[in-house]
Amino acid sequence: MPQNLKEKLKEKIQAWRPRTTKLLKEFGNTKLDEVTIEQCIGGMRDIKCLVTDISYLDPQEGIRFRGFTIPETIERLPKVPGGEMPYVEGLFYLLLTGDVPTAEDVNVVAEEFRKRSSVPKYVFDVLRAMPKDTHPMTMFATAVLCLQRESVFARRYNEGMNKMDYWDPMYEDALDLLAKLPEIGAYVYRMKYKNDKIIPSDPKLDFGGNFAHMMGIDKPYDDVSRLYFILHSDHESGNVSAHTGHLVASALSDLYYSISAMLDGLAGPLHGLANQEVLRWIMGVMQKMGNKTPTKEEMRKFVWDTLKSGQVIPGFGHAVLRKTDPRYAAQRDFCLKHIPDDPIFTYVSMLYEVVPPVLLEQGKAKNPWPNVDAQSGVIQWHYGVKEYDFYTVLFGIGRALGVSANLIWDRALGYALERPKSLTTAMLEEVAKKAGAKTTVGV
Ligand code: CMX
Repeated sequence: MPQNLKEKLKEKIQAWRPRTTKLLKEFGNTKLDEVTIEQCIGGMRDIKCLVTDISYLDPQEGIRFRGFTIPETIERLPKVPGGEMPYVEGLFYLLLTGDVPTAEDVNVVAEEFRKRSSVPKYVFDVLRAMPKDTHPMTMFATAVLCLQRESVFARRYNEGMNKMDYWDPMYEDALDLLAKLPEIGAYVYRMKYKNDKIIPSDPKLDFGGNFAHMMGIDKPYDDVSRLYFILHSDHESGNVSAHTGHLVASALSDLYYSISAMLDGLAGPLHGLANQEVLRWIMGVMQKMGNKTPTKEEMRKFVWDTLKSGQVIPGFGHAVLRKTDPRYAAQRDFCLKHIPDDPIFTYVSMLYEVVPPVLLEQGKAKNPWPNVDAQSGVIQWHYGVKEYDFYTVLFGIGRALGVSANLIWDRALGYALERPKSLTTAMLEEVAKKAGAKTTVGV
């Protein structure tokens, strides 16, 4: 008989808590880092001030989920029969517990999702009341926020709850919400772009398979969805979406508020919206070329024109990574295997050759290599999802898995209200003056 997921998590939490308590009590004053003026003004790059055990991002190697690289994660998680990709449910089990699930463990998560998956009608009513040209991310985040009235955490907090129990209703909210996201996402898509022809959920299917079914797209789109949700799930805690979710939850806002806010952060063009921007940029190039494939020299010119007009090349660069993103590589492998002759994939492959040398020549970007967003739209486009405004919703469903797992652990380990300290420009100038005086004396 497989263990109940919440019971298993409870054991893990109880075993982990003394480690955090000991670090705080005995080593609380130990220094981890120093902060420079550049870090203070320049977006806090590389300041080590967040804790998560769910994933770790190495600048050279890329992401590891609970210690596993992407290829290792895909290899070890139980696969959906007849498909190449693992169950998304298994990935969530791994993120949450740190253990690789058995097929039975995956079934336990699938059953949890199944019994919580029904979306209340009022959510769809709110979506329908929004103007049709509302961005899909606005609709998606609104639907999540609407569901806040269901929050078990908010209800139990109002009843009076011991701090040590906070993780339990966060767990309930997380499973309740995650179970509904595929249906909400597919509903937004079909309502907006497929003449409002909604396809009902099929509870017999797994998370990714049911999403593909509700999108109305045949195989292998089920595997595409599983791959997509797994790759986008977590990228440690400092990225805008994860950090926003963590920050909002640190005020003891419940999981619905936090995930809705995390989606708002994801909707920025320097973050998750870059996947729509990549396709928009490529379509612009195709239009200018009259659908003729450009030569490398012509593509180089398009890239330079974009840079000279003061815009970024979407899908390239990263705040932490300094090599090609392994999430890009995993999707590229999928394309090479399944859609090698797709015309947009030809463009994306050409960009892989052309953009990095141009960015290096320009000399600004610290990382000239492609990130996850450079490769993801082409797969969606190939399988018929040509409405690229929708792509960030897919990223959002995936990211919610990782952020939810983090939020449960945040509450379990009692992570504090987040509240860094601001300085004024005059204070920075004073620090700079003193540092300058020291340097001058040294000379
Ligand atoms: N095209 C043009 N210029 C770029 C660039 C790109 N792809 N990547 C970085 N630069 C520029 C920056 O804009 C910055 O210019 P300024 O000095 O004029 O401000 C300079 O190079 C240094 O930036 P950096 O330290 O290398 O990168 P940051 O950590 O500041 O920013 C990121 C990281 C992702 C915002 C940036 O690389 C970028 O804008 N990329 C394009 C958008 C994108 O693909 N975002 C998705 C990232 C992945 C994700 O979160 O989903």
